[in-house]
Amino acid sequence: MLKVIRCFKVICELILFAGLMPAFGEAKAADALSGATIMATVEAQEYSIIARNYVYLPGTIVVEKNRRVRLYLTSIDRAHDIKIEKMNLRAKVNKGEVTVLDFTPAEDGTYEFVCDIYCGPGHRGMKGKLVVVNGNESGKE
Ligand SMILES: [Cu+2]
Repeated sequence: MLKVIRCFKVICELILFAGLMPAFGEAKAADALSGATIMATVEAQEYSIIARNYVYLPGTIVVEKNRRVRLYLTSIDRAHDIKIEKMNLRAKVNKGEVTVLDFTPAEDGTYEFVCDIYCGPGHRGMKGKLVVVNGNESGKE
């Protein structure tokens, strides 16, 4: 008899749990939605960079400090990469693929980026510049 009561209790708990599931699911969805809204509001500074022997196009990118930066990198000839040593950032840039690099610069200044994969005789000259400025310097907020 005790076994039957225990069994009944477990079934009740399962039904109760199942009943709570949709509510839990909705809360999750709402969280995800508000997260998406926040991401959209704090827009990233997005730039596309094309790498090829032996340049990055564009070679200079200007971004604001303390705002999210998103770089879309691709190569049109062979494997390169991008290394922003002072920011401790590095990513592969493969031909025909898009590499997304996300970061938020905390300090203003000029940061050189280079290709760190040997790509031919001009490899050592394959460089670009990331210029980080204060947001109010560029006339915004
Ligand atoms: Cu290279």
